[in-house]
Amino acid sequence: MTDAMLRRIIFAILFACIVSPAAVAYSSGEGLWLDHGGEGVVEVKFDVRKLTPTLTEARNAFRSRWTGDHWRLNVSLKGPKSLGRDGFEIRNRGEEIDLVAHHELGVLYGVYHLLRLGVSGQTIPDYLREVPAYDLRMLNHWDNLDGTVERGYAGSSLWKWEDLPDSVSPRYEAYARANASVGINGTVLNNVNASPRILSADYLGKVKKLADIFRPFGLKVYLSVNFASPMALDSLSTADPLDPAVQKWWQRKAREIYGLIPDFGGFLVKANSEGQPGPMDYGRSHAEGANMLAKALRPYGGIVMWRSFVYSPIDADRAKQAYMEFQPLDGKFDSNVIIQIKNGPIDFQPREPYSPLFGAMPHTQQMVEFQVTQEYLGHANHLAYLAPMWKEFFDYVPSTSIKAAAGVANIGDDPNWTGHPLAQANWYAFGRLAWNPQLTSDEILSEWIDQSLVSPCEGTAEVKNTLMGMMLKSRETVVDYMMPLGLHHIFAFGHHYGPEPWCDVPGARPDWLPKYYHRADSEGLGFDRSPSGSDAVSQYPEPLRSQLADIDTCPEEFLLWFHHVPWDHKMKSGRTMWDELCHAYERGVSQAVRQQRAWESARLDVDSVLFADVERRLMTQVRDAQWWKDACLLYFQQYSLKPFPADVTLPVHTLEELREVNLGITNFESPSASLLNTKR
Ligand code: GCV
Repeated sequence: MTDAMLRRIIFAILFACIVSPAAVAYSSGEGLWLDHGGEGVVEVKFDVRKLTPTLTEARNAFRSRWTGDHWRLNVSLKGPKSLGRDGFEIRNRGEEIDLVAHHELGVLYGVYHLLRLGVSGQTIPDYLREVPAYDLRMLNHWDNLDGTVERGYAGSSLWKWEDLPDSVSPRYEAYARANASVGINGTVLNNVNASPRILSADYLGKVKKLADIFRPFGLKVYLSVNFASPMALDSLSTADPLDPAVQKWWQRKAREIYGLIPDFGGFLVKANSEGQPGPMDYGRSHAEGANMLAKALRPYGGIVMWRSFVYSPIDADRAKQAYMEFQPLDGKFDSNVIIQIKNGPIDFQPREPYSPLFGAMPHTQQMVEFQVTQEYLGHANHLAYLAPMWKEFFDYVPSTSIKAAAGVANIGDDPNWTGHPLAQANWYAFGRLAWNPQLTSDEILSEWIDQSLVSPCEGTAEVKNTLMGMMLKSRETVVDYMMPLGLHHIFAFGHHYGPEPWCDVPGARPDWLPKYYHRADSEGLGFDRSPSGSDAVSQYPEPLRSQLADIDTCPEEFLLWFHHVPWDHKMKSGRTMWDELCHAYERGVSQAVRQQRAWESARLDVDSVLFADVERRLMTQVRDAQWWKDACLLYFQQYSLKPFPADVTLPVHTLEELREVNLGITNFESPSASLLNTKR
């Protein structure tokens, strides 16, 4: 018997044990999707003289986690240039696997790809090749320097600024590893509502420490910057981008940053939006502002991601404003500027059509910004698996037409990282889709469940299928009980958690108030963006423009986004719009209840702490879904003056009761636990 045969037999015995039921017990979420270990008998052979930190990480990850039935991995860096920095090739040679890359990062990504296949028991194909769709796959943290996280629902910021750089949390490395394992290679550490202090020498020292920890994992650090930083930090009298003293200030700052962090990624900028300073304060354009920063970063290879999330006063329809302010600037941005555009034209609603700015600036680089944190999808209390939402974006916007993808992180210092344990799937899915937008929501979810929730052993297939069904439908469920048929932004003011379609806040911007969006009256419901209304449809290319413009051809999921629809309008189902609306809310509540049953079926297969945590959150979700349904239907009924259809259950609350409280943010860690209703 040869050595190889002997190894194989030993391995087969070990492997049989590993895949036996309950052999892999996942934790309650601390370990994310990397909670599984292998048997450690595999060899990793490199064709290099010296192992770099990245290659060492790749070797250790493979050795400690490989669960497949090959006993050796041969790693080569002699792969073709066409693999780029991140790509890799894998060849299955029976007992051994060859992993070939052109760069060490390709090796790291290749190892994590193999580990994914191994854990879910998938066959390693004879040959596979992976090159990511985008060079930049970024997380955006909206973390403030005081440790709070804007729209964060998973505890405080992961970054312990007070302790850095002297004391370093082990979670920094775990965070970088998790990102590398799904291909995320950039992180913007701080909120786009940026404190100028992040660019002070003190903070840059802390940022350097994080960058050093992240480097072996291929995770580059970027910062959000405040456009008025030269004034705030060094008392310049202006931040005018055409002022030579301002330009010099940024050039000096760039030199200082790159002196500390040679591979620093660049800046993210929110300018002239929601009170943030910007070039328009000096009569300059976005392009003039962005290019000034881009010139300071260019000598070092840095980039500027300039956000298009603006509220231009040039049109009364908020959905048109970003396009109107940015489209005329096409071709005016430097080559190291990318315009970062939210997926939809308004603001991360449960369902939005894509932003028409995509594709409308052919001479400008563009990237998409998704929101992983659930600002508008029930925070960390509601289950909403978001891959289907992001896939919807790619159904309209060809993935090849953009340069990069960013996701607003849902990560905090909670032990399970994301608050809702199942929201880890959204961090995972964002990374996987930014690597390959062609992957399906099912494929990604299947991988995630195998690696973090239910170990793929004999007997767990049925429960996995139930959980898949529950999670795949979950985003549509939220849409149904919050804002079906294209309704949008009818959230309670400020915290964006519960419903408040009646909301009036004296002095508030009209376009922050629900009535601006739903426009309910005795005639009907919805925002007329057809040519007879705001004509926002004209920003979309043909033939989509005509399709959206016509009430009879507009997809029903966007009907109330683009049209003010009569209550009696006949829907495809044959029902009136009012009846259809009632049915959608009803469906949302029923599905939220069904989620509880589906979860119950997993009681014995998932970690008990995690089980109880999700169970409580699903209970809150049902309560909230009912609240949403009652609030919206009772409120709109005042305008429709129509009865509820016979097969829709009647509201359990009264409108007075619902108006009396503002369904607020539920904090699971607080003793008052399940519901906190705050009086206005
Ligand atoms: C970071 C929305 C959110 C804000 C956020 C803003 C943005 O308005 O409610 O919290 O600010 O978007 O994306 O800049």
